[in-house]
Amino acid sequence: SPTDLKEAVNYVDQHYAKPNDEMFGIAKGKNVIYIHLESFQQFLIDYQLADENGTSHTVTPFLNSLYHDQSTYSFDNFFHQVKAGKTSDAETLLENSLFGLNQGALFTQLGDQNTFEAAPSILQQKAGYTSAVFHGHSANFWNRDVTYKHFGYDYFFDSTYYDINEENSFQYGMHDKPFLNQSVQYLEHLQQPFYAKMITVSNHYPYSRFNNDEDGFPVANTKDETINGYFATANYLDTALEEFFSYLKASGLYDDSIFVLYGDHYGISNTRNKELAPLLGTPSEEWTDYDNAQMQRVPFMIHIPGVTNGKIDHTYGGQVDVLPTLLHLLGISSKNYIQLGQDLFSPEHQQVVAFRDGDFVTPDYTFYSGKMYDNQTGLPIEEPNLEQQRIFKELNLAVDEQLITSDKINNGNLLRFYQKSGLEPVDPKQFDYHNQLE
Ligand code: GP9
Ligand code: MN
Repeated sequence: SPTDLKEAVNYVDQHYAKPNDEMFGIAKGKNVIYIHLESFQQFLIDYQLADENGTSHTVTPFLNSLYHDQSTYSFDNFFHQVKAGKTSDAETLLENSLFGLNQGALFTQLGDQNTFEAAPSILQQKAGYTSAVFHGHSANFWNRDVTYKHFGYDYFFDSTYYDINEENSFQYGMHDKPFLNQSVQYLEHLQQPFYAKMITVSNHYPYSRFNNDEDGFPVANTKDETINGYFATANYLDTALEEFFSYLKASGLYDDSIFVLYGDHYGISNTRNKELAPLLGTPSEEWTDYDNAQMQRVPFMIHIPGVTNGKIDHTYGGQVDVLPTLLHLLGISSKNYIQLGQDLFSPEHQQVVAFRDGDFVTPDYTFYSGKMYDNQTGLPIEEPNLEQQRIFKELNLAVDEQLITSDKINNGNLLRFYQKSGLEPVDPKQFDYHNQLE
């Protein structure tokens, strides 16, 4: 009801984090190219896998070079915040600065009916952007074809736009090299400035070998085939991205664009982490839930050609923070939108990262699976002192409030009552994603 909306508006007003003056508008008018790194965890960055002879192999040389580049703002304390909706939850978070649902996926449950004020609609109406998603898979997976229309996406290049066959695809779609290669022709023809999202898939469970491309890259030597293949498929994604960047440089698009790279969620589940532990330098028997929580870090990098003061930023944040961060870089105020995250560059950014089930991480503490840990020792705090009790209570409240507000907005479809943004509601019927050439 409109009363619930008032509470949400109050929450947003109280948590608004003003832009950082030095960052506001630095990418104004640039194309935005999102690169979705499927199942990609932060530990892969700068990781070296030893083969059976003990020789080290860098898993993601290209992503590492971007990560350390003077034109990239990289984050090393950035966490995914998805639950059962996996990829689609990450999309919900990044496009709306709202969480996915606590059960199931927002895309499949509410994607066809809710009013959204998503990035494509904001950017179109406030800055004249064209928007497009690229993904070499069936349009209806995760109900994307329906939900994207409600988000205001102008175009959705699904598998029907690609030369896709048994050799160059698997159960989750087309492999990243042909996918990115064939995407460039469409990208080049989009009206600029554009907001585009490339959704990769090769680095998806079960991380099996699929062609000769990564033959040279070793598999890990654990008892778990899923872990063993993960490094080689990540390496394949890395090479695919390097190629993609060279196409964009050759086409001239590179200089007029900014690149936002993000991992959508973990690739190796907690049940497998003890097996993975020795590869990360921890004996299996010493691995704890504290470590599981730290493994929820995923990459987040903003690469802006021409910038020279890039760095590795240690701010704690999550996927919900991405949209206000991006809007401010593009010189668009986020003040009048119902967004639950905070600009990562803002001096007012609060470093409390909520996981979708109510667990959370801050620079000092980790709350995971019912236990509070001290980040300095990685040990559980069995008997918190009074000050810690106060802090934990406060953190719990903050996290619950953010999640409950998100659920109220989504489940109550509250944005349909919201006027203050001045946005025209999206008319999903105006979009037709069918490939006319088919
Ligand atoms: C499929 C791909 C995978 O189209 O986006 O989604 P996930 O299984 O990771 O949610
Ligand atoms: Mn995914």
